[in-house]
Amino acid sequence: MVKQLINDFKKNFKRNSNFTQWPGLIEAYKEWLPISKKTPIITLQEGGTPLIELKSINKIIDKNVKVYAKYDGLNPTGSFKDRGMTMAISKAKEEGCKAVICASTGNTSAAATAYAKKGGMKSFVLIPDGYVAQGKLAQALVYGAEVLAIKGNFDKALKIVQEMSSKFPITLVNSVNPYRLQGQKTAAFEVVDALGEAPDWLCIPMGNAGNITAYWMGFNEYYQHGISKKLPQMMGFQAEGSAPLVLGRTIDNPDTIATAIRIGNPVNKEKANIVKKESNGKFIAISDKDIINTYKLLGEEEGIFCEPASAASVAGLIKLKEEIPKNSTIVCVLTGNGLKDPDCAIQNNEAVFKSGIEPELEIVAKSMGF
Ligand code: AN7
Repeated sequence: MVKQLINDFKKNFKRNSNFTQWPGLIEAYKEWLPISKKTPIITLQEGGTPLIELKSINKIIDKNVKVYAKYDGLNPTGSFKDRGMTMAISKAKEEGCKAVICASTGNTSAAATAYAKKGGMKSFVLIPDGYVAQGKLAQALVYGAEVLAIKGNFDKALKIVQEMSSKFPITLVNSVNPYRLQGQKTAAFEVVDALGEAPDWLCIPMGNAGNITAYWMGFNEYYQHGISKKLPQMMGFQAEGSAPLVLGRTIDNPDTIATAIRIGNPVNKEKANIVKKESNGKFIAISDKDIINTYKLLGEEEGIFCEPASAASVAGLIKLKEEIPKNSTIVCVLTGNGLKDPDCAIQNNEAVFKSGIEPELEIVAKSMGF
């Protein structure tokens, strides 16, 4: 039975399939990546994440659409950043680098540090003081980062690390590092491998707009090799208080509950605008209220706990409901795991929580309404 399943899997999947356990995305897609025999592969077996149909969202849209979540919060450090880091850190190691640096709203710092430490390198991270979700900070600390919390936002931190890496022997692993996007493009390959074709729409949250750029690269490479017959329209979503790509200008003081995408001056803005144009896509701003409502809906209806920034992709799709073509296939990228931001979860839910209950059957039963 299992053998049969593995054989079917090997037959149906275009990626390198001489493996029975998911080997990590570099091994799975090595023909598509800029690595050589001498690249030391630093991996936590990232990638290979599930594509999950969101039946409650199909119902809300009600146009015979199939909506899927690409649940990248299931990566080893809980976000899509692992895809980029396995590549960036492997190449840094190949080049003899001893330390890496990044600015981060949280997820990049967790992923960079996990992979850097696995590769025997130091990891320095600059974060906006007070604006990184607790789970992400906990990860950076446990993986052994040197954390510098600065009195300023992500954009300021990025400027500093860019300068640091040009002056000192330290490799920058933010998404200006081209290997990051190479690793991240594999998510598009996985989507096409799983569906057998590219989706009609790809819905994705945007911060620095590295991920939307990487997906577009991946979809294009498969398309150019004839593996898919079409290209998706790329739908990028930002939080209303932090929407430089929607408004077409830098935001000096970005603000949103979705701290992952609290970015006012995206480094990949030119690339993102090209993606929008080439794919005939759209960039839309979503209110924090809509983000949180969708965050709760995904938890309560789908059993999927994602972080607020990730919920923006599904909230954005719902906002564009009237424009969705009938019978289409849509993929929403859920970029990060809900466990990253426990404070947001505890403050935003409709659950019943009664505390201080005496440990007696009758009292418990009564509290439950029996
Ligand atoms: C969950 O960790 O920028 O548009 O420093 O953590 O590629 O920037 C995080 C970004 C979406 C936006 N969803 O991706 C960082 C950081 C989650 C994220 C984004 C981020 P890009």
